[in-house]
Amino acid sequence: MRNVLIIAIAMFAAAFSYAETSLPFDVSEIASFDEPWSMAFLPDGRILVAEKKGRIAIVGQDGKSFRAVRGLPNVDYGGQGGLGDVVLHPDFTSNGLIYVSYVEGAAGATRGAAVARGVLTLTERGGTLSDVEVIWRQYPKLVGYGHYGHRIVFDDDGYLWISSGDRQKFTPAQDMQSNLGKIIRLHDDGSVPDDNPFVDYYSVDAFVDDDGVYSQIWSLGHRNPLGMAFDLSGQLWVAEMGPAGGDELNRIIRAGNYGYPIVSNGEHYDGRPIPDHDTKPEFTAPAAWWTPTISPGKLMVYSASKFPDWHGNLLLAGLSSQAIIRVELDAEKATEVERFPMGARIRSIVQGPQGDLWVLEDDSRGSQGRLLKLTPRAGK
Ligand SMILES: [Ca+2]
Repeated sequence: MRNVLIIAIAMFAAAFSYAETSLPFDVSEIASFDEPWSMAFLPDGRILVAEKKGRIAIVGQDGKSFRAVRGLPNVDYGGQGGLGDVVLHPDFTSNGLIYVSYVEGAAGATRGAAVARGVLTLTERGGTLSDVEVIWRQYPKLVGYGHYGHRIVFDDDGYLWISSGDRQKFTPAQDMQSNLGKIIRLHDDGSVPDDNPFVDYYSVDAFVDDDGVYSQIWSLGHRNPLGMAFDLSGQLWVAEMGPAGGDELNRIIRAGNYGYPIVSNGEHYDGRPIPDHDTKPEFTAPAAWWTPTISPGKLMVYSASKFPDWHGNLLLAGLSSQAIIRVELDAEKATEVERFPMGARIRSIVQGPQGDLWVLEDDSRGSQGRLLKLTPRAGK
């Protein structure tokens, strides 16, 4: 039975051909990676590709000349965790700083996501990260291997945004003594901006360091936010995995509470219901949601002209949906308008320097961890 299943999967995989689809883009296979999670373009046009087991590769757009970045922090690899995001500082050209998110182990088999930054020096042989400092940590550290979130984004004003998942523990998302299940806003050195919404928050239970983690928090009630991007008007959007059903695209407002785990348009995996968003209007409802789930990973905003009809749209990397999902924005509304089947779990999608799209497959459950380049198909 198992062999039959494997053969069936292999046949399905072999049957998928980009050329035979009606996709509006051509797909070029550039390279393959071992559990790739994220990527970032360097000013010289090469690409940093972060692999979950703890490696960052530097690869040319032709897929050749693999080099490695040395000096990365040790990552606690397992389950959904390991090395996560890699992002360049907005002033990378002058300061050389890159930021990485990853899982950090701690005492008693606990763990949590952290964000570190360091100076990347590029050499003929690759790159070296130096002056590495951890600037943010999930609190508290917990047992388990899931829902780290840990997407990193800079906004146009240079603030650093981090998505922090609920670690599959539900209640931390509503707990102001924890920075789990939250969207975090910081200065680029990890310090807290004076105008964050909860800097003056006070609780008799406050005990974390001096000021508490609540001062880091911009919004709360999130589950596993893997996608985060600013649209062309500067509005922040976050895509997050729902439980059984109810994947969400959220328009992020200052001090917003997005309701998890009190409300969700999905239900618990064990079948217990979770009240839907419309039962508790005090929580901010998603701008768009999906049942059945799409499993949103990376979220990006398309700002180039190579795909002119997509200018200003959101593009979502779909894991279980094995698709790229195009979402149009209209003020506070977000609407899925198109879904491109990719025949593989899609982990990441970014815009390249020439306005093409670069995609990473997830390296699991039949997907191969390939780096793909999408260019407009002639005649489309
Ligand atoms: Ca529900």
